[in-house]
Amino acid sequence: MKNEKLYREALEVMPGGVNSPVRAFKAVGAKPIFLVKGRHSRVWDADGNEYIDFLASWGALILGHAPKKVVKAVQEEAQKGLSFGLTNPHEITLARLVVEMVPSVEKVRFVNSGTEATMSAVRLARGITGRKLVVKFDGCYHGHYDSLLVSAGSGVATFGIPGTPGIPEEIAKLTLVLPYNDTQALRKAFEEHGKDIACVIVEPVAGNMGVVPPKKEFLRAMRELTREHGSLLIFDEVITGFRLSKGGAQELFGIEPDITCLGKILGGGLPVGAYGGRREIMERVAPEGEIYQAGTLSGNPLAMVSGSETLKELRDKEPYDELEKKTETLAKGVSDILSEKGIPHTINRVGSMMTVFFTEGPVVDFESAKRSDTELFGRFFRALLGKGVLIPPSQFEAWFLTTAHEEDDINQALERIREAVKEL
Ligand code: KE4
Repeated sequence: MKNEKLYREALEVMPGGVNSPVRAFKAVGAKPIFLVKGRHSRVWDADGNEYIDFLASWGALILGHAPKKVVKAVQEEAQKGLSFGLTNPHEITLARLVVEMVPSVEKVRFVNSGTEATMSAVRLARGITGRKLVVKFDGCYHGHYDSLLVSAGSGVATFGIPGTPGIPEEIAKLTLVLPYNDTQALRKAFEEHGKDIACVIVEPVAGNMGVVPPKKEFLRAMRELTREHGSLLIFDEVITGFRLSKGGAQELFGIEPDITCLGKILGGGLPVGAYGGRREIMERVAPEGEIYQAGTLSGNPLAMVSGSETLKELRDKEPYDELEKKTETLAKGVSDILSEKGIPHTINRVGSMMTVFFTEGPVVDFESAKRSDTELFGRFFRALLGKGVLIPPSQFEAWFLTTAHEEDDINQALERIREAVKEL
């Protein structure tokens, strides 16, 4: 088995044999597979096994694998050079597309990952307000930046504790961690600490505890409270940006944050992150302003071209209704299959991102998400993999549809899932 040989070799030279922990498949009790090719809605592993793919590179590939126009544009650009270290015209092209598509963004800074985007956004908020406290929500993930890799403290104290060794508690305790969708807790935090809160950062639709939609009043209260107390509101739209609509969650819900973080789809599969907002905020970023942030490969021409081709397609075609319909078909099909087997589950779906939770539900925050039977999820994941369906290797992640998933891909996936569930 090539996958096994590759894994042994990988373990020799990389921690856990991977470059991101979730790829080690520990959460699903399986040995990782190595992917070597992707086309449209399909991927192939090193042993030549084909899978219908609902991971889509964690949501980045909204146009499916290797879309012709994007690949062609990247190949042509590569002939001219791979990186320059000075500004390239394609950076303007992608920046203009972001400004045109994302309602609250007038100026944008490109970085190389979602983590860099949220890290820079928090520094910008702290620099502008001169305050130290950051508010985040339990179950939301914003990358591995110290101030955001913080877990909820004990029930009462909402001050964070380090989410991993290596983060000083002095840093962790500057982050307040509140329950998602708990507007009362948010009000209380502002009553007690409002004047010291630099920013609130939130996934406007949570994807990292599995998909959890916001309650209507939750985001509205957040917008009002931050404005009232002079704190900045940061929407982490690394997943939802260009996914839920061409303007992301902020367009869908009609709420404008002060800073927006982007990633994934923004690069069309190549490494790009970004943070942006209205002029008066972004003009505080060096070299125009005094708040420093930099990056050797930021604005890399290949990534800019890949992102531009991807966003142009989304701006011009707006495939969101069709993506939503196909995802609803998939969700309903999976639910019917699990119900026939009497397996307790609940499916949360927003647009073309969804999660099958193995719990009765409803799943409205991290506490309720954690009631899922993760052992059963592991068996479900392995059974699907064995039948040629790839979903994210964790109960607490989102499945993604792409414009490359045709009706018959969905029907074929449902047949394979039905076969797999028989084995559960
Ligand atoms: P990256 O640094 O991994 O590009 O982005 C961090 C990030 C920030 N904000 C949100 C809402 C995110 O979802 C992420 C990264 N997402 C995870 C999976 N949901 C990436 C997968 C991985 O860690 O390998």
